[in-house]
Formats: sequence, structure tokens, C-alpha cells
Amino acid sequence: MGPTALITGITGQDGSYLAELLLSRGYRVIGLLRRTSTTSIERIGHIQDRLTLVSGDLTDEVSLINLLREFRPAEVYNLAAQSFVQVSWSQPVLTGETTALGVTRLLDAIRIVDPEIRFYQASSSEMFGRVRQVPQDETTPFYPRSPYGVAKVYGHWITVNYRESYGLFATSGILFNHESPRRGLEFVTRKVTHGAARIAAGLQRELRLGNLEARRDWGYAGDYVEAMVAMLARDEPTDYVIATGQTHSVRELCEVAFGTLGLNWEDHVVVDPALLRPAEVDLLVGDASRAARELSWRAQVDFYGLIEMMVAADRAALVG
Ligand code: NAP
Ligand code: G4F
Repeated sequence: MGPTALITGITGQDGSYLAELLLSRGYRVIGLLRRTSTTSIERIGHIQDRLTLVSGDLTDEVSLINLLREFRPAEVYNLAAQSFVQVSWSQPVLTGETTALGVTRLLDAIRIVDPEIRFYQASSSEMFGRVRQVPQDETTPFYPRSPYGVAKVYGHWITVNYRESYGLFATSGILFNHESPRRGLEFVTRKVTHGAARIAAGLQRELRLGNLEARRDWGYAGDYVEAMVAMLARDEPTDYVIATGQTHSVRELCEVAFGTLGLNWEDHVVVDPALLRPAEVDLLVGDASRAARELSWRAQVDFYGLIEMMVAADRAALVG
């Protein structure tokens, strides 16, 4: 049996890809599952029998201490968060409890139980917000534009602080948007690929969206979890930007997704002012050259390959 890794957020998009990757490398994988009245394991159902799923919550430090004591992982990947930016305006306190203070609870549990544990924090390009520099790299100052972004800045700095205060092997991956067929339906890429597939199948006629001009650096989640593991394998802990270096607008996303299905997006997309955000992040594009140099990491799937993959999966799920 290889090393033991704990993944918080194992039921999420990234958690499912990371669990698959660690299993393929011989790890024993422990997944933190929060209690819900219905099960939320559809992304990991296919590997469930190879995982150890344990009950806990980022808002409950005792549950974190107890499971570190019981399973003694060598590595902890903190992927759990309230991760949807739009909801962070309607639930700012919950977002802060989980996405910000949850990081401190987990770091503190590590400090108390076993300070040798290697820790990965899921930081975000959303921290760059109203960007101070183009492209953004590890030295770009943060200017968050949402309660979620603010919470992630806290999570990032508390990770750096525990590294510097207590000598923990604590790292922060500043990941730009990454997507997949397992992406939640509320995020714009999946909303568009799923919506376009349903329109092509005659199941709906229109798709309501918000800001079509926002630009993102979209990569493939399966590539990005490789960078997380590589970060914890370094001799020294440090922080990395993970990105493709290419940026595209929501409008281009629509053109490509609908175009793949032979549809004209303008016949179907309706801009709904209710979906505009109180403050927007207009442009994100990352410079991942430190990761290329030090981790030998590069994105393998580009924007066009990613959207084609997602449209194909959504179409296949509808037509069988
Ligand atoms: P996701 O699909 O929304 O998954 C979030 C996970 O967090 C789910 O497993 C969820 O569990 C869990 N969770 C939420 N609140 C929790 C709590 N109080 N205690 C324990 N678990 C809790 O997110 P993702 O796209 O995989 O992203 C993974 C991480 O990377 C997140 O921290 C996100 O903020 C960050 N990130 C994502 C991107 C991206 O583009 N995907 C980019 C940068 C950073 P349930 O299934 O029970 O809801
Ligand atoms: O897909 P989104 O909701 O992703 P957003 O806000 O960039 O956040 C994602 O990426 C972050 C990394 O930068 C992560 F940290 C975070 O956890 C999450 O995974 O929205 C992307 C863009 C925004 O500018 C939004 O205003 O798409 C625009 N958009 C336009 N219409 C829409 C819609 N977004 C959503 N979700 N739904 C729409 O109808």
C-alpha cells in the first residue's frame, strides 16, 4: 500500500479526478464526506469501493482532528469550498465559514495532529479579480471582486502564514478556471454545453445567460489535478499559478459549443440581466511558466478540445 491521502471536496469535480489519479498511483485515498439527506457521490460512484469515505465537515474542527488522528494521512488536499461565485453574494457568511475559515480549521488540525503532513490549498484565479497585471502570475497582487474571492484570499494567506509560522509543508495552487464533463451545471461552460445539447435534441429552445463579454482562461480539470500532486512532491513548499495562458469570452464559448452541434448560438442565447453579477471579473489569463519550469506541468487540452469534449459528453448522455 502506498501513502495515504485525504481529500476534502472528494464529491466535487476536482475531487473525483484527483481521487482517480491518486488511486492510479497506488495511494490509499480517504475522502471527507459531509452529511446530507441525499447522497452526493455520483462523480465517484465508479471508484467508491476503492475509497474510504468518512464523515466530517470543514465547519467542524473536531471532526477534522479526529479523522487525521484515525487515518494519519501523509498528504491532505483541501478542495472543499462553497465554490460558486454567484452564490457568495447571497450566502457571504457561509462562504466565509467554509472557503476561508475552513482552511484555518484544517491547517490547525494538521498542526495539532501531525505537522509533517503535506498540505495543498485550492486557491483561485478569482483572487486576481480586477486584474492589476496581464497575464497574472505568482507575483500579481490580489484584488478580489466577490465574497468568494475575498474568502479565497484569506485561505491563500493563512496557508502561507502557517507555512511561515509553523514550518508546515503548506502549498497553494492558484488555479485558473478548469472544467470537464463533470463540471456542475451552474457554471457557465457546462451550462452552455448542456444547454446547447438539449436545444439540439429539441428539449429546450433558449438558454439564458449573463455577461457574454467576460473572459476566462479555461483548462481541463483532468490536467489540473496532476499539478496538485506535483506540487506536494517538491522538496520545498511554494505556490504556483496553473493556467493555459489562453483567454476566451463567454460569447466565444457559445459560438464554439453551439457551432459543434451545427447551431447558431444567436438564435438561442438570451441575455438575462438577472444573471449579471454585482461586481464582475472581466478578464483572467494566467502565466504558468513557473509550473512549466519547476513541475514540468503544461495544459494538454486546449479550449476547443475542452468544449468539444463537454458537448460530446452532454450529447451522449441525452441520446444514449
Ligand atoms: P465543486 O465541484 O463545487 O466541489 C466542492 C466540494 O466541496 C464538494 O465536494 C462539496 O461537497 C464540498 N464542500 C462544500 N462545503 C463543504 C463543507 N462545509 N465541508 C466539507 N465539504 C464541503 O468544486 P471544484 O470545481 O471541484 O473545485 C475544487 C476546489 O477548487 C474548490 O475549493 C474551488 O473553490 C477551487 N477552485 C476551483 C476552480 C475551478 O475552476 N473548478 C478554480 C480555482 C479554484 P458536496 O458534494 O456535499 O456539496
Ligand atoms: O463559470 P462561472 O460561474 O465561473 P467563475 O465565476 O469564473 O468561477 C469559477 O472559476 C474560479 C476560478 O477563477 C473558481 F475559483 C470558482 O470556484 C469557479 O469554479 O462564470 C464565468 C463567467 C463569469 O464572468 C460570469 O459572469 O461567466 C459569466 N457568465 C455569464 N453568464 C455566467 C453566466 N456564469 C454563470 N455561472 N452562469 C451564467 O449564466
